Amino acid sequence: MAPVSRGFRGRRRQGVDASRVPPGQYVVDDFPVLSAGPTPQTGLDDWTFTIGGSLDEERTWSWEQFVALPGETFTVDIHCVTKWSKLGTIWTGVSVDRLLEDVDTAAEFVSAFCDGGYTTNLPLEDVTDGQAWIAYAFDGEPLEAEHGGPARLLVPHLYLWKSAKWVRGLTLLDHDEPGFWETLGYHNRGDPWNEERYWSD
Ligand SMILES: Nc1nc2c(c(=O)[nH]1)N[C@H]1C(S)=C(S)[C@@H](COP(=O)(O)O)O[C@H]1N2
Ligand SMILES: [Mo]
Repeated sequence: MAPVSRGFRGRRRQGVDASRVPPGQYVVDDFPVLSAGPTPQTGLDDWTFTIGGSLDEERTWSWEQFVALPGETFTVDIHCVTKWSKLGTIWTGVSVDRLLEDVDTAAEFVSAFCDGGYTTNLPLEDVTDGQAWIAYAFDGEPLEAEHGGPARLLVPHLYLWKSAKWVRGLTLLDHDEPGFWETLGYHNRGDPWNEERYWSD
C-alpha cells in the first residue's frame, strides 16, 4: 500500500474535530500575531476601562477595580479571517454581560475603542448572552502585550478582528459605526460559519 503522503496530511491534522473548523479555515498550534500598528505600552496605573456613549451614566474601572470584578475562565475556538483557527484556547476575563449588568441603555450597537486607535463595531446582541469578554489572561498567564494585553475584547463566535486588542472601552450607540477593518473592506459582521470575510460576502 502506498504510504500516506506528507502533503496530504499536512493540513488535515490528526485529532482535529472537523465540525469545529469553519469553512475555508485550517487549524494551527501556534498563536500568530496580527496587529495593524505598533503594540501600545500603557502602564496598569494609567489603564482604565470605560463604558460610555448612550447610557444613563458612564462607567469607568481602574485596573485594580477591573480585575476585582467576578471573572470567568472559558475555553473557546478562535478564527482569523486570514484563515487560521486555533481550537480550545483558554482565557480569563470579565463578561460583557457583567459590565452591562446595571447599565440602562436603548443602544443597539457598540464600538470598541483601544489604545493605538483601533476600533471595531458590533451589534449589542453579539456581545451579550455569554458571547463576549474583556480578557486579561491567556492559558493562565497575564495576556501578553502582542496579543492585546493588558486586556482585549474576545468575541470568539466572530472573526478575530472583532476581538479588539488593548481595548479600553465600549461606546454604546443607537446606530452602527463601522470600525477600522470594516471601513477598509472587511465584512460588517464577520461570522466565520457564513464566511463573512469581506464586504462582498
Ligand atoms: N487594537 C487592535 N486590535 C486588533 C488588531 C489590531 O491591529 N489592533 N488586529 C485584529 C486582527 S485583524 C486580528 S486577526 C486579531 C489578531 O489577534 P492576535 O494578534 O492575538 O492573534 O486581533 C484583532 N484585534
Ligand atoms: Mo485578522
